[in-house]
Amino acid sequence: VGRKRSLIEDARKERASGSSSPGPSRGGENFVFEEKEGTVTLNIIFALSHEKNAGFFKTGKVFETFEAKLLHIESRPGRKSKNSGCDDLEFFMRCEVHSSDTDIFINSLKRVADDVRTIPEEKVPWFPRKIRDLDKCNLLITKYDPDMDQDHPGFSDPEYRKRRCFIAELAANYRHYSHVVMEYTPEEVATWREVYRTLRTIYPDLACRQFLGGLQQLERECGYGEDSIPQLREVSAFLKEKTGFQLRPVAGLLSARDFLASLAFRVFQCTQYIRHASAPMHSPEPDCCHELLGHIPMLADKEFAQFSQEIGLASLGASDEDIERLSTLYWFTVEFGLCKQNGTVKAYGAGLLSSYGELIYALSNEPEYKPFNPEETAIQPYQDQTFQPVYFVSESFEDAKIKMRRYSSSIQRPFSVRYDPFTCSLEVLDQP
Ligand code: HBI
Ligand code: NLE
Ligand code: FE
Repeated sequence: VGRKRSLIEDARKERASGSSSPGPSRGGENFVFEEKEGTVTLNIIFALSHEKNAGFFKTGKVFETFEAKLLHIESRPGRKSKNSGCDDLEFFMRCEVHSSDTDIFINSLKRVADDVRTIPEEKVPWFPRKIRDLDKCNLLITKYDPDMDQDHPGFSDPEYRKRRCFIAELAANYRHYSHVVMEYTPEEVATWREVYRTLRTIYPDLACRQFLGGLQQLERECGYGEDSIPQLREVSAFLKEKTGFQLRPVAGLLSARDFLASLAFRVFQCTQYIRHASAPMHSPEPDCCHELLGHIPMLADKEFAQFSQEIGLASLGASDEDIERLSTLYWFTVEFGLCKQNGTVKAYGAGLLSSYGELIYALSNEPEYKPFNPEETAIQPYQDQTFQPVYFVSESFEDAKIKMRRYSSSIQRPFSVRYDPFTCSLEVLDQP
């Protein structure tokens, strides 16, 4: 327990201290400011034409007069220089002034500089920029933890808890590109076998076409079968060739923000432990059966991989409220989605495809079905204890993707992102 708590605290501390790189940046500096009593922090941009360059020192006088505390300064070629060829400069200054001086300070600057404007404070949460930054996306949620949750089927099983701790350690120590081979015990393999065998018999009737195709390939090319639990290293290499997705091990349930951010890089965070032997047909938390059987076959499909990455890209730097809505959408699509195929309803959600109990239930006539519509789906309350009372049905993947794109583009962010697949990095552009 102690170790897991400290993992959580480490992640929080690292975020809080400036040691990780900041949010959307201009020339590497961040835009997140703290307000202190009696003073305000201003982001000021002004231009000085070539002839007025001496004016820079006049602006310095203004800063001096108002006892403005300079926090940051940078320069770049001004807007006009791009069009007219004249070499004016634009300055970006961040400074602290007495709040009561704000207006007169800005007006004084306007007298000695051109095009003076302030940029509003933006509080943008940190997000990863490079695939390696995912080493910092490790904030764990303690829900369903067998050490802390008395209702967890493994809570009173010290052996199981010890095993989970060991596997959690391995995941916590993972750094980009260093999969370890897990050695599973005969009991763990027996649980896998039972899950695999029972699910395999009902997939042909209940799973969508893309899933069945992916699973067949995994059985042919990646050693999938009931006799052994596939290794993340092999599965990751397989996926990389199919859709560019790769896997990284994770110690348990991640925060929605960190989980979704990884998807932006086509990285899927995978748990490696297995559900408790006493409850093979349903587990409220993810485990290797859920990842390997539920998610992986779907992630081998190009269109679905694209859909998943786009949810991830939409989540970067989003507000907490938008993260909540996006993770609800993720929940009712990637985890528990149904879709129409040849006139019948099939499952494509991983939470269904890894739970014998819920897969049968979801495709019976007991639960309620609603058409997938992001605006409505995003605010549908859900729970993760037991089976869902309602499922959302998409017309097709194509349709879900188009609707999801429209929804994502309605999310307000002061910047836009583009993923560069060659460098596995994000390009972040200030919104004009
Ligand atoms: N963490 N490891 C892990 N696996 C998940 O599937 C997962 C998660 N954290 C959050 C989460 N899923 C859900 O909130 C999604 O809706 C984002
Ligand atoms: N209920 C799923 C299962 O039993 O495999 C796991 C869901 C994880 C979100
Ligand atoms: Fe999942």
